[in-house]
Amino acid sequence: MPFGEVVCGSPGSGKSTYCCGKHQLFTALNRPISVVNLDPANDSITYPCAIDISSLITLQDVMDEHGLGPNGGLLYCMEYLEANFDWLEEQLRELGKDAYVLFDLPGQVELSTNHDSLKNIVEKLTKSGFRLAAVHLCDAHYVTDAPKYISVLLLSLRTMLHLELPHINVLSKIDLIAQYGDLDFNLDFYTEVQDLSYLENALSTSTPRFAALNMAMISLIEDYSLVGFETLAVEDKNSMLHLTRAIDRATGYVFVPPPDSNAPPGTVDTSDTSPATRPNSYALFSSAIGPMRGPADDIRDVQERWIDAREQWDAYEKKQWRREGEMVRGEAARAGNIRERKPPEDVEMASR
Ligand SMILES: Nc1nc2c(ncn2[C@@H]2O[C@H](COP(=O)(O)OP(=O)(O)OP(=O)(O)O)[C@@H](O)[C@H]2O)c(=O)[nH]1
Ligand SMILES: [Mg+2]
Repeated sequence: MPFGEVVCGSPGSGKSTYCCGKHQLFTALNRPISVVNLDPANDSITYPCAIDISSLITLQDVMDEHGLGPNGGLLYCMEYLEANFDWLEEQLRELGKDAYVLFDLPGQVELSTNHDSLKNIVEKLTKSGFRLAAVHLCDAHYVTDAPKYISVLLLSLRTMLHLELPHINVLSKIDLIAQYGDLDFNLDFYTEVQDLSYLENALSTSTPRFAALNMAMISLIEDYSLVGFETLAVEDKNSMLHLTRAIDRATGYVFVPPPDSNAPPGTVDTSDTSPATRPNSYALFSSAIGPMRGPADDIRDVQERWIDAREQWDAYEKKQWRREGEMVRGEAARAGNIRERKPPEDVEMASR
């Protein structure tokens, strides 16, 4: 059964960079991954692209042929893709039934909030057997300002209600958040969306005329109790792994590594038992529903890494990387020495 992520979000929120980072991470982990570019305006793709909408239709052609602007042209492209869904389906079938597919979408938010084509495409993919999750990226700088935070909450809620998929909202570029000044609350206030009434002061100072309307929108968001956020710094491995676990839980995906790879930490060594009685090291359901563990499993860790003690962590990580680099160079040098010794042995063997 193929699995996948519909990667959506506002322009510049980091969708393509996330797809590229995830491709690198999964390749290193030996996990299957294919990235599908569904943005017909994306002409500088940085990841190996398994399927590219540009081979079906390009934004420039649509604009030239139909006299449309970039936004109208893009909506036309999505409607064209919907009408030619068999083209996409055929290419996806070639990726195999065990494929894990990221769909990199354009940044026009109407695609995931009120336009029908993406929703219809998603429905067709689900009917064809895909287990999908929506990964909705929102630039973390929106949380630095109360009215912007309300708008991002509403956008996230609207996207959830429109796409009707298992849904993960993500505050992207969390590594940059300290640059925008001090937050009014700890990060968990913004990610857990528990009691938004604390925003009342900030909202009535910044937009006094609309304080009542803002409070009404806040209570709407709280009534649904659906919106929450994960965080992402795409170059941070722990952050990527944490988000991956959250998405795997949403889709029910369990990665079973190849038999020759190392067992997960904490696994009981059962290699001396017969294969028939050996328990499965990667217990499917317990790994999918078990607690999320890891160096960034708590939002307080993220706050410490990127806000409270950012400089100390940067310095610590730099030291770790230097040490790793030295180890790799040391190993390469040792391997080089062994290779250098080989020729005389070969000569000796030949002369014997
Ligand atoms: N610091 C930082 N920069 C990021 C991160 N993710 C993305 N960026 C930067 O954000 C900018 C926009 O990223 P893209 O991946 O092109 O964003 P997008 O959502 O695909 O943009 P559109 O396709 O135009 O909607 C680029 O300069 C990225 O390098 C992140 O986690 N941290
Ligand atoms: Mg993009």
